[in-house]
Amino acid sequence: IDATEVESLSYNAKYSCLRPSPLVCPNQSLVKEIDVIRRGRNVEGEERSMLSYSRAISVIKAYPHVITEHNIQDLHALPFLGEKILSMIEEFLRTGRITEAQKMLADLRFQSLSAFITIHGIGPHTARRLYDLGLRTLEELERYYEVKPGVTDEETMSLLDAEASANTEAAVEQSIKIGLALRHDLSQTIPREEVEEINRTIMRELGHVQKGCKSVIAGGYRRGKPQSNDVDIVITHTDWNLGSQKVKGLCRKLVQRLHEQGFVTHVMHLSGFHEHNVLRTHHWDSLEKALTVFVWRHNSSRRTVYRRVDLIFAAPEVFWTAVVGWTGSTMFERDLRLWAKQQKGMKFDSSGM
Ligand code: DGT
Ligand code: MG
Repeated sequence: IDATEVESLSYNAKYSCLRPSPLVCPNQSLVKEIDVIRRGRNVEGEERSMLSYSRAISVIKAYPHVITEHNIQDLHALPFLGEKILSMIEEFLRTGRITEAQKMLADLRFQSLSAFITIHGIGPHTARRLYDLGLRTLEELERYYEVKPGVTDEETMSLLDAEASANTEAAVEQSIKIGLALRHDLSQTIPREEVEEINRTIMRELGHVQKGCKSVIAGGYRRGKPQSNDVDIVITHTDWNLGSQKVKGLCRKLVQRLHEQGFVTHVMHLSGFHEHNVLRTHHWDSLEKALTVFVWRHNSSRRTVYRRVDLIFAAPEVFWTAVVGWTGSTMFERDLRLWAKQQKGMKFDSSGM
C-alpha cells in the first residue's frame, strides 16, 4: 500500500476495508447489544435486515470515541446508521439496554435456533426446519439424529474416498452428526499458542508429503483474536515456478497422511476446483481445501481434544489472495470485494484477482 492509500483509511469510510477497526472498541457493550438483534435476524433468515445491522455494528466498531449524549450528533455523519439504529443507541445511552435485544434474549425460539446453529452443518434454514419439527434443545437434536456418545471414526473418513458425496444431503447429515457428537469439544475456543502448535504439527507432517511448503495462519488468529473457534491454515509452495504443480492434489495427500498419523478423525468437506458446497453457500472459492476435525493431546492440556481445522491450498501467485480472503472478518471480505469492483474495476476472490 502506498502512502496515499494509507491516508485514505478513515473511521468514517464507506467500505469497512478502508476503516481501521480495533479488536475491542470503545463502545463494546453497545456493539454486543446490537449484535443480539443481528443474530436474531440471522436465525430468522432475514438477510437484508441482518446485513444492515452487520454494517451498523462494523461502523460503530470503527468509531474511535466512547459515544455519549454530547457526541451522539456526530454519528449522523457516519455511513449506514439509520434513524432506527440511532434511536436504539439513544435508548442504550439512557438505560444501558435496548428493549428489542432484551426481548430477543428472552425469546425461547431465539434461544433454540441460536443453539442449533452452533453445530457445524446446521445453518439458519436447517435450524428453523428442526424447530418446526418440535425440537427445542441440543439433547433433543442428538436423539433425533441418533447420535451415539463418543466418536465414530470409520464411517466419516469415507468422505475421503467419495469426494462427490461431500455435496449430498447425506454428507451434510453426517457432518451434523459429527458436530453434535463432538459439540462439547468443538464449542471450546482455542488459545493462540495452541493454534501455533497445531500449525507446526501440520507443517511437520506436510514435510513428509511434500518438501518446501510454507503456511500462514489466517482467520481470527491473523486479526489478533486471543481465542479462535477454529484454525484456518493457508498453505503454498515456496518454488515460484513449480509451486503451482506441487500444490496440486496436495490437500488430499496431506489429509490422508494426517489421518494415518491419527491427527485427523473426520473430514467435513474436501474439495478441488469449482465445486459448490451446501454447507457454506456464499463466496465458495475454487481453492483446494479440507474442513477437518483434528485431534490431539498437546503440550499444555493433559486430555485429548478435538479441534476444527481448515486447510486451504493455493498456488504461489494467488497465495496472498488466499491469505487475505481467509483472514476475514466477514464484513471486511464483503466490502473488499465491493470496493475492488466499484472503485477499482476488479474482481477480488480468495482464489485470485
Ligand atoms: P473464528 O470463529 O474464531 O474461527 O473466526 P474467523 O474469523 O476465523 O471465522 P472463520 O474461521 O469462519 O472464517 C475465517 C475467514 O475465512 C472468514 O472471514 C471468511 C473466510 N472464509 C470462511 N469460509 C470460507 C469459504 O468457504 N470461502 C472463502 N473464500 N472464504 C471463507
Ligand atoms: Mg477461524
